[in-house]
Amino acid sequence: MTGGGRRVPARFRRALAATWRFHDAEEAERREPGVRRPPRRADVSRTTRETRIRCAVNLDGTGAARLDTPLGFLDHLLASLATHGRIDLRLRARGDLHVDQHHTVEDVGLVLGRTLHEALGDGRGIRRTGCFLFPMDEALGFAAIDLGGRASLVCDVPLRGAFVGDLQADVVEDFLLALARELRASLHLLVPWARSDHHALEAAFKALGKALREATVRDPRAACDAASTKGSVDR
Ligand SMILES: [Mn+2]
Repeated sequence: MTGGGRRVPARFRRALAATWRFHDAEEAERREPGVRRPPRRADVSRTTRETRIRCAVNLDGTGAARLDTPLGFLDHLLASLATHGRIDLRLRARGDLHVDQHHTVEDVGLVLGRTLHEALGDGRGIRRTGCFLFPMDEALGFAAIDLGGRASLVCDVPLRGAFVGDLQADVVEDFLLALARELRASLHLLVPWARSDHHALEAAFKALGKALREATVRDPRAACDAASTKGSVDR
């Protein structure tokens, strides 16, 4: 019903529904029972002499995050990624911070990448690629991702300080490289301009969450195909 009590003509409603179906992959998923599947989840633990990490994800979640790492700013970045990726993320990390932050932050990236990869399974029917420009005040974050099975990283996020909050600036790239390797993703993360380091990283991680969501969502027009001209993706 519209305001004033007039009925929307059925023909128009049907046309509108078809438009939504065309434009919104998630709406299409709800409408087309052929592509309805159980939520994609995984739970991974990893313990070494340097770190102890447990990570659980639901790719088809709402973005609920429960984070418990010793680094507040890392929690902040992971929460940004989860929220904008609509990924439910539980992650607990402990590590040898008395050495420095490298092992802990790198291994969080590694375990997160491994958990996401496991949740994706064979990856059939996903869009596979995604990209997003995320403006955050004066900072612009750009992320592009291909979940095609080959790992590589281009990271161009210039930071002014040696620390952002309590996080060592130089370990962010180690996190991303470990994530790209374990997720077997080509990942490009760029911040062409920013005034604040906090905004630069947050914009980048929000863009990454959005790009990841786009790449992992199931494509209703490719319910069980691999999105590759080769006919398969080596995941
Ligand atoms: Mn913030």
